[in-house]
Amino acid sequence: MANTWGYGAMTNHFGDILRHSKAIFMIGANSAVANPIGFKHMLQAKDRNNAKLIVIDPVFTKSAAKADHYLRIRTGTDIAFIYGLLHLIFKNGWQDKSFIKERVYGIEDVMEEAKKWTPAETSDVTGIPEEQIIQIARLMAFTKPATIIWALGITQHSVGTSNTRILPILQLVLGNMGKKGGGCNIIRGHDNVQGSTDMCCLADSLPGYYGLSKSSWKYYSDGWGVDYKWLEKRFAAPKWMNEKGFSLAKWWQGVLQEEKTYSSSPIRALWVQGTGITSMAQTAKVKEALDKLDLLVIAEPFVNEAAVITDKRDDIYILPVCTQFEVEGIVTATNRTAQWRDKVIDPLYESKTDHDVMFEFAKKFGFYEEYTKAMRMEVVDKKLKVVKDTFNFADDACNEIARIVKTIGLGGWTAKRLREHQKQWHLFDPLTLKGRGPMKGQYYGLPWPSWDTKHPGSPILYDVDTPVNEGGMGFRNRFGLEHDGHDLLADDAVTIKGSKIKGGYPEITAANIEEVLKIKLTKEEKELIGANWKFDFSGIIQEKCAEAGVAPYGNAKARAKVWNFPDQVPKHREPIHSPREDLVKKYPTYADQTNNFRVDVKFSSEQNAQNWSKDFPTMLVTMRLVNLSGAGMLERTSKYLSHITPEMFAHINPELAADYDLKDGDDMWLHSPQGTKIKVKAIYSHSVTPDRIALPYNFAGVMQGVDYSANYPEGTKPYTIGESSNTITNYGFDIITQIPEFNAGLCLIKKA
Ligand SMILES: Nc1nc2c(c(=O)[nH]1)N[C@H]1C(S)=C(S)[C@@H](COP(=O)(O)OP(=O)(O)OC[C@H]3O[C@@H](n4cnc5c(=O)[nH]c(N)nc54)[C@H](O)[C@@H]3O)O[C@H]1N2
Ligand SMILES: Nc1nc2c(c(=O)[nH]1)N[C@H]1C(S)=C(S)[C@@H](COP(=O)(O)OP(=O)(O)OC[C@H]3O[C@@H](n4cnc5c(=O)[nH]c(N)nc54)[C@H](O)[C@@H]3O)O[C@H]1N2
Ligand SMILES: [Mo]
Repeated sequence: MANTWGYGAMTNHFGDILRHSKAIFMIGANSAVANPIGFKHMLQAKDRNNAKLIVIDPVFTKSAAKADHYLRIRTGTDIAFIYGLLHLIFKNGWQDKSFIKERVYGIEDVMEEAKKWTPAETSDVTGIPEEQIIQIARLMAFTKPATIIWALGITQHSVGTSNTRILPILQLVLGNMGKKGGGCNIIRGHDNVQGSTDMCCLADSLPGYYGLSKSSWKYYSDGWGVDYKWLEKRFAAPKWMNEKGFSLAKWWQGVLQEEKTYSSSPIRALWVQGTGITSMAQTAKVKEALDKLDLLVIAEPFVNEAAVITDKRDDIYILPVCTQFEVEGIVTATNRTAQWRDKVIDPLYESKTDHDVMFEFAKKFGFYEEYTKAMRMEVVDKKLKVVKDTFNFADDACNEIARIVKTIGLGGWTAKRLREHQKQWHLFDPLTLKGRGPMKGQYYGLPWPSWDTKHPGSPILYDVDTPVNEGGMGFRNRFGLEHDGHDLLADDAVTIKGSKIKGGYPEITAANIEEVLKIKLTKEEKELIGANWKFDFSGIIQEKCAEAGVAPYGNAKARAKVWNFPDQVPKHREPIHSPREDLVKKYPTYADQTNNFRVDVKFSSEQNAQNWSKDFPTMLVTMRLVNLSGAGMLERTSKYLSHITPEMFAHINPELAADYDLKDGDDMWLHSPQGTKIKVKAIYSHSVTPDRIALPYNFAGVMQGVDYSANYPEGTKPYTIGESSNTITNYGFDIITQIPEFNAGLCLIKKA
């Protein structure tokens, strides 16, 4: 369980990279440390395909050590760098012109923006030498297929959303999407973090990315078999149903109320289940908020350090939750595949599974019946019905998901099929995911979309050279049929292999199904059918689409231009606390934002408040350690893992250390623009240049020099505790998702 910081998913999979990629462009990820098994596939691609590994990172990481090309970028300047590549690609006509014409909308605006990113300008902004920019532009243009790998060095920025858009744009321009060995492979974090993303453990959507619109709530009330009015009554007022909640990044504002919030009342109780809290930015604010709560409940297998860093004495409850080894069910891997897991043992001692904890509370609050009803339902004769009195959580929750979540195509994910995949593991090829013998025709784990129970799963997204019923598809038609007079459907030339329908087509609805699929529905079918493919419990739309070899979500153009975002095409904007004061005027951040996730967020007012780089001259990057994970409580309770990094530290270049008279291993204070500080060991390292330091983020238990050892319940203190880097990660949040700015910040070093 975890929060869901990374976003996206892999379009392809690790075996595909190993077999087909000729270039691997890793930007803002350090897979050698964060995903060592995944990284092994990339190393094998180097051996087997002579694939070139390009690593773009502000720090010379362990992944960089294995790279053919390492580009040391200044944090927060990836958009500028990609435009630098695009500039050369367009200038030389290296783009895939037919792919763009047939399958992409809005590239002209990207071309316009790319004009100003000459090698000289790009180099000045990013710190990457001009020769390297030219070399990599050429390499990417002539080495196909190439894949792009990214992770949290891309997303955790005030421009995180634009970052995640510019990379697929590069792949579209190069024609690398929907291809073996190509795509965008966003490597996800925790075990099942893809699953928790798909289930939308988020403040702005129902499961399956359905959003919070009234029609989505109606669909869910039907799917759950509960009255819509009853659901509405769960809220203080009906309007809150359609409003985003507070985000994990800034919930504390809802408690502290230091600034305006957009909520019916302040937050007084906090329920923590599956996040370490000290992994969040602004931990000093988090602590203040914890102190001020009326009630803090933590449901956890370990002692969560949320309970430790607070001075609150009463009304804190730690409920013992069992681990993943004591529960069965499905998890989703980074490549969109589901995996059935058996229970190894029953929950130990008095601990309960996560769902049983929730069920006990639902009983106390009187909504257990409504909460669990969908697990007793099925679609019979194309209609939803309650079919039984009891349920078996693992199977029936899985079937409920398959029945309801159509948006990403989980229709095929029944417990029966996924249990079978686990039993027949030996019948699947680990590199192609293809099944043999009785599993022939299916891909392991049914990578989504798996539209229905006959569908084999889709190992590579947006592949039009494969029939839909064998895992192919076009881009999704999600944003209407036209924009500014331009057709948003795929060009006539893009017929998905084996499809009855030539060229592009819209998403399939009750209103257009007869016309698009050139069929006639019976009167009975018309009565049973849902409004569109996403809202159709009857399954009729999917059935007809399968017969026609059509993807229910349409066959459209990818949009490079997002007309409803603050930046229609991505734009470089300097980090809020920029080390380059001279560039702030030229590439300013956004205007301040009101009411996103119920809070205001500062952008330009913070950027312009002072010349930050004068007082905080050193750049700050956070990183992961191979022996610790997340907030780190889990591994810091292991003697052997703790031993590898017995104390919190920062990597510092000896040149920089000399400026502050710091010997290797000396203590230093790091001060942040928001007035907080942490005390850590200075560890000499040449992985960082003298303008920046790198900190792991996996420690907690000490805050601003105060040791909280006494707050751990007896016998539970981990072997190592230390300052959390997040006490000093700088203020800043992405304008769309509100992910914190963990990576592009500044600090001031003082010898302790
Ligand atoms: N051992 C271990 N493994 C883990 C985890 C762990 O805590 N420990 N956590 C898991 C989780 S939850 C996740 S989400 C994944 C994360 O996986 P990764 O994102 O691969 O892990 P990070 O170490 O955060 O790597 C991010 C890299 O981005 C770089 N970076 C920072 N800012 C920028 C920038 O502006 N531009 C570019 N180009 N690069 C930048 C950093 O220097 C760093 O090397 O790892 C997972 N795996
Ligand atoms: N500075 C900085 N901060 C970061 C990042 C960064 O790169 N830099 N990365 C961010 C990212 S990508 C992430 S994902 C977060 C990760 O941060 P967290 O989400 O805090 O990650 P974990 O420490 O794994 O927290 C999971 C908690 O859940 C508990 N747990 C484990 N299994 C179970 C279970 O089955 N049930 C329940 N109920 N609890 C369980 C663990 O004991 C632990 O306390 O940190 C974010 N913070
Ligand atoms: Mo993560």
